[in-house]
Amino acid sequence: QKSPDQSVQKETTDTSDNGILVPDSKSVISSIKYHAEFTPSFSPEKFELPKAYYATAESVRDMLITNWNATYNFHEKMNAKQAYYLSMEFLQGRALLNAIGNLELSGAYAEALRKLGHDLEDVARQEPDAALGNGGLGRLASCFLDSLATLNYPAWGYGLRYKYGLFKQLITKDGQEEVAENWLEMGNPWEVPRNDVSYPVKFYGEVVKGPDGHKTWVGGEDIMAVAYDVPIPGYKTKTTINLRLWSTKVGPENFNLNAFNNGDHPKAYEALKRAEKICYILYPGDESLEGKTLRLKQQYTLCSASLQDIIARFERRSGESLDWNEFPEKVAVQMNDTHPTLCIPELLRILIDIKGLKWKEAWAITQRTVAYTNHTVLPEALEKWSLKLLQELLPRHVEIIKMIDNELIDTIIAEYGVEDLELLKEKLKQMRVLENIELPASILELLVKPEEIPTVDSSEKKVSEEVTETSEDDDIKIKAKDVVIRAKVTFDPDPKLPQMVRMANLCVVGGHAVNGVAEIHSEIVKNEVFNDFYKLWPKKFQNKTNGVTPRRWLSFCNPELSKIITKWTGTQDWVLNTEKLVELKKFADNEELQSEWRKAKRINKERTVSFLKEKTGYLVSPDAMFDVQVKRIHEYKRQLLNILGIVYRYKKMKEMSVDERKEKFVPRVCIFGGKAFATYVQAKRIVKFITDVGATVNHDPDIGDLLKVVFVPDYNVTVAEVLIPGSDLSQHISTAGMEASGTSNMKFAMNGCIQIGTLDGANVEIRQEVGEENFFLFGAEAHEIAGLRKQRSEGKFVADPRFEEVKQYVRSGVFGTYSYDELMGSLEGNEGYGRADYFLVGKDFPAYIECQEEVDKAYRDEKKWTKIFVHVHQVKQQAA
Ligand code: B1N
Repeated sequence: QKSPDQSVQKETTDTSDNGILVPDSKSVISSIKYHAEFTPSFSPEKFELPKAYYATAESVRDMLITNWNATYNFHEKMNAKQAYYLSMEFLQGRALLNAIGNLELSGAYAEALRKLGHDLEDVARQEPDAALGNGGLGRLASCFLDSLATLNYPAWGYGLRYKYGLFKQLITKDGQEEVAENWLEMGNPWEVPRNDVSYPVKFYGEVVKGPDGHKTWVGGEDIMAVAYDVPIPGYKTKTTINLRLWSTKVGPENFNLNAFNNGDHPKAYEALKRAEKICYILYPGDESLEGKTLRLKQQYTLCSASLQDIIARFERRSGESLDWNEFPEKVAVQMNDTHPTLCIPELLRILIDIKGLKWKEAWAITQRTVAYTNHTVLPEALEKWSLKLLQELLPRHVEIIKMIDNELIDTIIAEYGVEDLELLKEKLKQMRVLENIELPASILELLVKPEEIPTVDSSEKKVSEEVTETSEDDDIKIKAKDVVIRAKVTFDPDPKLPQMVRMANLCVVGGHAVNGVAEIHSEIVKNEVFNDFYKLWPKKFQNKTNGVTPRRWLSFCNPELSKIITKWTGTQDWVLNTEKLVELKKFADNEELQSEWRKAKRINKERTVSFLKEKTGYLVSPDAMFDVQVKRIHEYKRQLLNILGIVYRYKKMKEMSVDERKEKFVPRVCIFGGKAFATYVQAKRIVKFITDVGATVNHDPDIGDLLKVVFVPDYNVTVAEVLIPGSDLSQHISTAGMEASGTSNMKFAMNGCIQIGTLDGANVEIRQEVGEENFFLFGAEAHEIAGLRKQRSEGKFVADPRFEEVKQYVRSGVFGTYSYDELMGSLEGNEGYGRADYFLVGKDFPAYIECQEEVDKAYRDEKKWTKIFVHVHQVKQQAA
């Protein structure tokens, strides 16, 4: 939804046709040469690839900075509402080809480098992959930035500048090993340090109350957050927005020179290290919460520094006419999942304690400013923080969170009344921000009519004349009805259980909008996970199906296919508007298009062949079907279902004669990629299992090219850019209801890859868009899952004999000496042993292998397969 301001901005900043200075290869050469000489990172005598990369990147950066400044000045002048996307993760990948692609300078740079003795692609390969994220959530943030810039929105991203990004994954004979990834080692040409933009961030300390009741947070530990700006260019526009990443340090006064002079070096460096450590590493947790104090410090650093910066900008732009009620008209803060939840109490703290606003006003402003995107419904991934830890680290924020909780309690009481105290207690228990914590004193005593005094939970009945009750801190009011009697509603915390703060509840209460990331997911958010809140505020809940940028994920990573699309649709418009891809459908049966399409796919597959050879040593045939599953390794994503399907196929092949085998099966290269969270034992076993199957199958002379299993190490954005265009089939086979959206499903579809999948996440919408007949669907549906799990726990599930057969085969030791008891055992039993196939691999197994047989049949019919390709690829892009 564009604001009316957009048209104005478009006219003034989207100067692609006339305003952008388009340098020719000559001026590019001189700029590269200039940087090779004067930006000193390498010795002067040589101009080898690494140096060529840095000099090239720096020359591109000059242009980005020019556009960045122009965009910034324009937004400053217009003072339009600005969107801020706060995210603990940005999975940027490489920037060079993307930047020159967006600036439409690929030709000029290729030519310039050729004249300087280098190939642009080789130069681009020197760039480390910026992996400041784990997976889909982080990549989504980066795709959004590309789209916001392209659409000329006044928008910024805020994140942290981790010194070490996501770990590098090595695949050894023991499975996955993790190594730290020092992506900044050679310096980062894409960032601009802003030494003049820094803010203090406080931890620990205490809250003091002045005589006028005013609260101040004092003492504790102070660090500084310093801004590093990464310019984000839009496509075919001058608009270059900003990704501001915070790094942490302390001022020189914190260096303990006395300790140093006395030889106590650890003490001398203590404060420095403590501050720097905050931005050392990205927590490699995907869907699981890890790390305690450090992770919380990271989250608070992001929220505090970003909000101070946003507020300073608002104040500056408002000038004389500053009016805090205008804040939500000028600022939108979007929280990427609950990781930046502390924005809510931090904004309140700044508004109340520093700017002097009253609670009520500050609360209304906060709610109108922030919004929350939910990315997962897995209960273990819904973030909670220990109240004790929060209390220690952020004492003032805990007071504010308690006030928000009070406010919510008030709303819940107003909604449910006090007639049914059991119901009320249940709702309070489930919906409150604070978990397992006694109700505040002001609310313990509810005001009820005499005839409504409950017998079970009431005590201390006494008549009261009061009509309102004011909390100690501020003006939170409990509205009494008529004449009243107090009934004490007690809620006993369980001393054995920890007291927690539920971040998702805080987000739902503190923001004006909550969205899920695909239609089915948003329904689950409304009807299951946050149903109580949905009933309270139905209008808050929305769907925003994820999207991906068609620049990086089609135009730049698949030039072969892009040429064909432009030729057959007659324009390049699809790069800005993917709905134009629908046009191709008309030509799905056209022989000429089909043949061009197959040629393009072949070129991309050959690129994959060389890539696999380089990364794994395996040489595979491009004639085989490339069947790909690349994503984080997680039980709910069911890589186990895929590999067991492969094992079953292998077993059947072994039982057949050569002719039978060739008749029945299409040659396949099954490609896996993805990282397992370092302490997620079961996920790591799955990696080990896949590589073991590969080691056996790939060297089996009976099988030859009929089946290969390859695990690509260190899956990241750059690897995805090679594998996606070069694949025939992609797998999105999560247990229905568990994958919030998925975004690689969209990238595969855009690159004309056929999908096999369940009715989960964005698969549902992709299938509608490409046509049911072009999507290989199998498996239980989301609404059946709970019943199926129950059936299983009651011992009523009877596994298909083929599933028993495949597990037996694995256990027989065909794939080596590693014990697969734990892995196979997790798929068995009712409740007692393992996890009783919680992800329903056994239930979906027969449907899956039958569906894969259908895929084989379709692949044999070249024309039909290409036709499906053409259809598939018209996937609509919603958000991006
Ligand atoms: O977010 C993506 C979705 O497309 C995926 O379906 C979803 O799994 C992914 C804690 C997460 N959900 N939750 C996370 C990441 C890091 C972390 O520390 C949770 N990632 C997703 C984009 O919407």
